[in-house]
Amino acid sequence: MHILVTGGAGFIGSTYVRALLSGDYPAFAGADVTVLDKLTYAGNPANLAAVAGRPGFRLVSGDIADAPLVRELLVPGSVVVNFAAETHVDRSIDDAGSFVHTNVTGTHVLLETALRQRADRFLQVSTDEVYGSIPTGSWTESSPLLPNSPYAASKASADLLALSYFRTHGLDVRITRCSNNYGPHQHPEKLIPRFTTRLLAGRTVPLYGDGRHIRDWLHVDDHCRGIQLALERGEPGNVYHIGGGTELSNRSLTRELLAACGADWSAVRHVADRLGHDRRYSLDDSRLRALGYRPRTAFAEGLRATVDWYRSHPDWWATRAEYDARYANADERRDTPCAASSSLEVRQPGSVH
Ligand code: NAD
Ligand code: TDX
Repeated sequence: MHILVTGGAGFIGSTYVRALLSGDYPAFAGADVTVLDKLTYAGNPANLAAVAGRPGFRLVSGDIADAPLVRELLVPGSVVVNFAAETHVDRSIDDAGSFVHTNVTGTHVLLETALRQRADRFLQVSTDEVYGSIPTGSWTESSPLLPNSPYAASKASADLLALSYFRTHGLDVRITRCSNNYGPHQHPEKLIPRFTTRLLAGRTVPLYGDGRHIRDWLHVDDHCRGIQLALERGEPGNVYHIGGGTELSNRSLTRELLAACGADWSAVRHVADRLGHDRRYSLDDSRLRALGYRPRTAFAEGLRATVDWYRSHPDWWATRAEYDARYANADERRDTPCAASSSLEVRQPGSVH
């Protein structure tokens, strides 16, 4: 068995690869695993250091939109798990070009190659943001796609392309749509690591708008278990929701983070709201629960362990926090252009590590 994991050096993809190569998913035991990752500012080979020497594992630096490279790596019969994406909503508001390139064109290249190479299965990792915002109740998998941000629109586009390859060509495509992930190894541009790393450094945290926006928090380990379940027991052409079961306003979450980091509300700065800011996301995940999915990580425990991880890994986030200084001081957000790249070296497509 060969598994091509795209975006496997990022937050969720690397968590999936570490679990896979640590034997957490017995159905895939002994599989060869290729990670294809462009190593953008969000990709970090250190996330895969724990499994770098495992037999059958390799990390290839390159772009999912590079068709010849994808054809070389996606050997006939592969299972494809596509995590690769531009993922930060604020960045997509500043410049959506890379989101269209990776999330739409890149996914198309993967799908087309998967079809030609007769891939065994293709799992597209998607998001609750494709549905827009919901004031009460929860979305089912057949709710209409009404994305608001350019990021969400690019993910919705990818989902529609993926489903079209199932409906038109019969490619075995499955889609998972999850809620907000948290856990170790998440880039400090996202709320929980951003607030945690800033508070640990004695800095203030920028709360967008009135802070009453609601997100459902899902531990990354539970998300990866849900993806694996959809791969093993899901049906071709189906969409599966993966929820965390912990809905919190950003204000409430901020209070938890202040307490975990030994700070108080005086560290909170109320800053301009995100443009088009979705008020609430909520997924009905009963379809995957019927296959046996249950989130296992209690939020209080998961959050405590996550804060501890950031506390004990300053080297991991210090370099990533350069991003924060350059780009995302939220009260200056409106005046500060988005940094398109980071200080991380991006190796030439096709170099194998
Ligand atoms: P991330 O930003 O941490 O990682 C993305 C990875 O993709 C990085 O390693 C990056 O280098 C790589 N990448 C970007 N462009 C690429 C390209 N053109 N070719 C190859 N690799 C490329 O993101 P994440 O949080 O790990 O998200 C993974 C997936 O899960 C994404 O598809 C995202 O839309 C989805 N998702 C994330 C969340 C969340 O809360 N983080 C929630 C719902 C869905
Ligand atoms: O500094 C901040 N201050 C703030 O108030 C940041 C970074 C965020 N926020 C708010 C905006 C959101 O309401 O916190 C909430 C969470 O923001 P993000 O961490 O940027 O996540 P979100 O926009 O909800 O999107 C995330 O979940 C769905 C991921 O980034 C997406 O990739 C995923 O698809």
